[in-house]
Amino acid sequence: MQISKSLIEQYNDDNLKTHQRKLDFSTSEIDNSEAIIKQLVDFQIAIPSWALGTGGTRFGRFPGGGEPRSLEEKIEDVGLLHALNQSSGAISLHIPWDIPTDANAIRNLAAQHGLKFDAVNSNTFQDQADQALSYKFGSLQNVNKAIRKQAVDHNIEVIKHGIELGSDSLTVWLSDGSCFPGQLNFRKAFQNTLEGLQEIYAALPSNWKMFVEYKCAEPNFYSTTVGDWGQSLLYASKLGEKAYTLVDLGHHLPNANIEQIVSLLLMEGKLGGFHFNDSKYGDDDLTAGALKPYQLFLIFNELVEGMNARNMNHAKDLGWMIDASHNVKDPLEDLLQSVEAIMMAYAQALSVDRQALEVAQNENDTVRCQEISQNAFRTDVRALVAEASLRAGGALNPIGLFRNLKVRENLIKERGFKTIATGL
Ligand code: RM4
Ligand code: MN
Ligand code: MN
Repeated sequence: MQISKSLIEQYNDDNLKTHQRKLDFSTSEIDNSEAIIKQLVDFQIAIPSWALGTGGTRFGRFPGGGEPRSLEEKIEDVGLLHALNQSSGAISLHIPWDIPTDANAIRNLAAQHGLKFDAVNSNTFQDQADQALSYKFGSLQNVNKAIRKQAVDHNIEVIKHGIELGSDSLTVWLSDGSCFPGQLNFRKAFQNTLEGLQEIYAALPSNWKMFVEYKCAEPNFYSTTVGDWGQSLLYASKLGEKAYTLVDLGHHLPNANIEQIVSLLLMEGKLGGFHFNDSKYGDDDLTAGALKPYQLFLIFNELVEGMNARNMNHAKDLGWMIDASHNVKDPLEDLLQSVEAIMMAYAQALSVDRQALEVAQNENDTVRCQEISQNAFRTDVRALVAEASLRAGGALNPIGLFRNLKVRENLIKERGFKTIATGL
């Protein structure tokens, strides 16, 4: 299914009056609205190829129909999202869930939809049918050298796929760790992992980045070999300037102050990118901003402040990716909601009166500090996000149009009801 420009225009025309009213209010409240809208137009968030089908849990999976059956159809789905919001102009591939057998054809198809390839992801947390050795007891940390080599080779293979597609980063998430005390020599596990990462790092093209993603627990429940930002930063620092820490919002122990982590990683020049999602208990992978929109805002607040301090390009210098998927929503609607929540948090952070905040901080005026931050969070920026979409050629309300056009029903007609996408 393709969504034509004229359908989008028609929908926007029908809703323009109401939008204009809301926009007038927002721009009267926010001084730098025009600059914010321009920055929103430039901001793109990559869609994970593994989140286009229903997520499921270890207890079950309830597919909703019309799921993409191939990488081509996944690209088509991301193309639909991008046509609707003009903010999802990239796809992040997980290999071997999505192997681009004909890289040229895949590249062309993506280009037709206006999509780029964001970070490629390796997978050494599952055994594949044709795989010689098992990752049951870890991959890069494994006590068995041959298993470590297999994991290194896989990552190098992923880099090769990425090069063919025009990607310029590799995300390494390892499930390595241990489930029981005494199972693992922590130091040796770290050393083995570091050595493996070094070999992978050596295979990176000069313009590439390597993102070392951490996660506090799951599937290992006693220790994780890249368990927190400290460990990730240790690896990234030892590896070199092309290695960075990747922050996945759902990968922290409860109540961790993620915004502070982000601020310090940025200060050190070691923040590489993000996996956005939301969670209540652990790596719940829920829609970004669904539970803790204020936290998302506070994170963006540090991002904007820290990126400005380092003269960074907001849109290009960090990897912005979603990593969310679950059991109950239409995956495409869910992704549209995540993108919108991220754009809103970014817009709110851009609207913070930084000068006033600095003055209040220097005067230890805690009340004023809170007023300034919460004022930005509480001001409705939805019309600014809608205006950015409109100006870029997207829909004023992407989910509204998705439903109007009966996109899911059309996909079910095209692909059938019993289709299953590879991924989580
Ligand atoms: C992990 C982690 C990785 C993702 C896998 C599927 O928890 O978030 O980024 O690739 O899940
Ligand atoms: Mn992740
Ligand atoms: Mn995760």
